[in-house]
Amino acid sequence: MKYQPLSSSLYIKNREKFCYKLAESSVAIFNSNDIMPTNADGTMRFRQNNDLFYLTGIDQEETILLVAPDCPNPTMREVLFLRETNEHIAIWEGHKYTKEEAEATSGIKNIQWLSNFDQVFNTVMALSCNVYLNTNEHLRAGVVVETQDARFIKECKEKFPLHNYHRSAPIMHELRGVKEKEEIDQLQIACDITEKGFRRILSFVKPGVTEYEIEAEYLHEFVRNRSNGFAYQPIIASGASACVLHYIENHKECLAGELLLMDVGAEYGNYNADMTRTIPVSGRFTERQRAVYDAVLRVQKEAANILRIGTNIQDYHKEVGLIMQSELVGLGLIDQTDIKNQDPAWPAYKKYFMHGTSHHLGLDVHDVGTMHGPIKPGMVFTVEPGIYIQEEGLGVRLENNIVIKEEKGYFDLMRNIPIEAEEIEDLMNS
Ligand SMILES: [Mn+2]
Repeated sequence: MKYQPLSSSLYIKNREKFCYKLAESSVAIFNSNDIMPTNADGTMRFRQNNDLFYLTGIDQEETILLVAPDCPNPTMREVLFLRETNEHIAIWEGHKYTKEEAEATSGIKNIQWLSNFDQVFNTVMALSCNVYLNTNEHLRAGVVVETQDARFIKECKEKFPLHNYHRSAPIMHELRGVKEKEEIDQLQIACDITEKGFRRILSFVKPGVTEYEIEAEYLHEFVRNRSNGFAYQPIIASGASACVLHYIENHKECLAGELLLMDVGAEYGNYNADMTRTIPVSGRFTERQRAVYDAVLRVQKEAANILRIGTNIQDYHKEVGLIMQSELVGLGLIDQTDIKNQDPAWPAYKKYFMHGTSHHLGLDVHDVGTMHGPIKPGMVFTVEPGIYIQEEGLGVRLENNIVIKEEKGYFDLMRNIPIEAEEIEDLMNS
């Protein structure tokens, strides 16, 4: 691993929180992700299942976690199963966790090789009434491949049809939505690496550079700072491409006078930063660009201020819509007639600001966590309003990542990343 792993105390605490939510006489199983195929004998980079990672810190394929807090046999209350390593695997694939390393990482005392799984699982099942299994229940998940968790659910239900089955996902969403300090520290590192990338490109961007050269500069800075690379496909969109919300081709030349929208974040230790900045390719905003930029920045700051404890997230999104509406009137993009005649299901401001303002951020970029309940301290959100004017060939989005605090509102994990127009112009011209 390139990153510095977190202390096992976090994972011990996370398992305690999870077990507290289980019914009496329960067993829960979490499987690692598969290594996904590409073509021929190619594979994608391994990405751990985030729930398994959250509960163990183990970053390796073919791993199973079993927890059964009420099991009469105390050695079977927490068992981690790993693929058995040997000399052949060590030479071809490199190092895999030893039992000692897995215990040090996860805090789990009983580490077994995978070949023992069936025997241990059968015993624990015979002593349990309830089974908690895991599925991807992200609100916007579109999973077309069968995951290891999904295969396990089938096998388990076939073999043990008379147990009571339950979903782990709602518990995991509730727990993962509120971050522990160690997780916020890891997110801060991801944001700090992202800052280094942004500062690097501020002196690099000028008319004639291409979007892919800018992408390469970010990647260079991310990887040399122990990131695995981009947290998600980066959007490097000059001119009118900024109005294509998921533009990821990044193949154009940046032209003098255009704005450049960059939605880029670094991954670190499986945690993700999610930043958007918009800068003038020539190093100076035009008057119109600056007016739009400042409008977005005002909305960004006001939105961060009203995202606080107890607020309902749906109400927050509506409130931000009203702030944006008044900015769009100020820019002459919509008027009172548009507002009076608007469809309440698709208000007039949506013509220029058609996406949501905030999402949870953590082990997933669009992290799990409630999108309906009240906001709690320790939740981490993006705040990312934007104005996209197709007819003028320009789009501005500004996005910071904030932690909801107990008392003082919020803590901005991107407080050090330049966002004021003057500062960006100064840095581009220094
Ligand atoms: Mn985002």
